[in-house]
Amino acid sequence: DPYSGDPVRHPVLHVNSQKPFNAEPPPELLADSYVTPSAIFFKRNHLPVPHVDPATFRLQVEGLPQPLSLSLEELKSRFPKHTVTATLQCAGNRRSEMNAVKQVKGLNWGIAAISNATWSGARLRDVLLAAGYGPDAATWARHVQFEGLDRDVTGTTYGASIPINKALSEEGDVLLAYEMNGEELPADHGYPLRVLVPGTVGARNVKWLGKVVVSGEESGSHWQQNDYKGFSPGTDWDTVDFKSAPAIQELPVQSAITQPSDGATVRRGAEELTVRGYAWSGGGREVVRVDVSLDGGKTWQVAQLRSSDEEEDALAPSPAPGRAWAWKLWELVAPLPPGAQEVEIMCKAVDNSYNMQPDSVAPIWNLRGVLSNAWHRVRVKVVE
Ligand code: MTE
Ligand code: MO
Repeated sequence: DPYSGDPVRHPVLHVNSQKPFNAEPPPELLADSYVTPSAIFFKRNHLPVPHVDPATFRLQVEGLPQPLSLSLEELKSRFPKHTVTATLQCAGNRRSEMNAVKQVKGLNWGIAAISNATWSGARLRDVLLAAGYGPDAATWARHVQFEGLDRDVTGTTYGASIPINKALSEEGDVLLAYEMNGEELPADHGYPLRVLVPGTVGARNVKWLGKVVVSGEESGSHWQQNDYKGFSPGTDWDTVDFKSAPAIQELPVQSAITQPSDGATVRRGAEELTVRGYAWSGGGREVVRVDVSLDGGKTWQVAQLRSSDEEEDALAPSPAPGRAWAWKLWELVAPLPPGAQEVEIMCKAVDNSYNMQPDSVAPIWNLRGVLSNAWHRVRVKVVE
């Protein structure tokens, strides 16, 4: 069993698939902490977790005039350590809502294939400059490809790529990360090294990173070429042409309700209803507002946003423009609509480009069930 060496996982996780291991935290725990504890951070593995010996590990950097082969020690000592708090979201987060409209292919994720952590490592930019990136490379280099050390039975490794501009930008904050939440990376999250691409879909954040290649081409991997792409609701498996659509990089604006859960019962006696959730947008766009409706969308109220675990959230520094990599948690405390026996709660977020979530799933349905970001809805029963 190629999975027999996989690490032990936290029992509270909701498991979508055991081999490979794919799991998400219970939504109510997710919004309990601004920085998600690593043990309950969602886990998305396509292959068995590889065992990497930190003593012999080398990161290969190829495609530039001075190829590098870097040990962990060299990565830590030769390049300044940079720390970023960033949210990772799988392209398939909330896929189950697409499945409810019409069957799609993929893991049936709920609303918690998203988590937020503090990551530290060397800037990819610094490493590429050390490998001789310069005006000459600028004439041909377009993408940075990443190769994982995890492989399938045929020896094929996980791979993906990002545009070179993102990798080189001083404001891009792309890390070769060796720490998560102040500790070395856990096995499930890429020990000893992963690339962390803030604002970019989870799939490009390659774990157990073994090789970085600067290239004129995107990664040729299955996951870059024939997966993680969006299509029209009218495209089916007979007509889909994966070459016709771009690989997902930045993700659209997203939010969901983590409390109360769908089908929960609330007491009218409590009078005030507390609704909580998360909101995030890709590409470093900051969520500036979350609207919440308690009456199926007739009226809306603005939720309170927070970007730390502090009581005095006003003290939390606001992100630099274009570098809002981390989510906001939000809360609305409001009276229950009078007389209602059932309440339909909805939320929708707005980012600083005024991108908003679509109101329903059907118009954004796609055969792979990715980019599922319609207004999130939960129904609760009101009892006296
Ligand atoms: N990197 C490798 N090497 N192998 C993988 O299976 N899965 C990708 C990405 N990087 C994957 C990988 C996908 S699809 C996602 S969503 C994120 O890792 C999940 O990161 P996490 O498990 O740390 O939450
Ligand atoms: Mo993913």
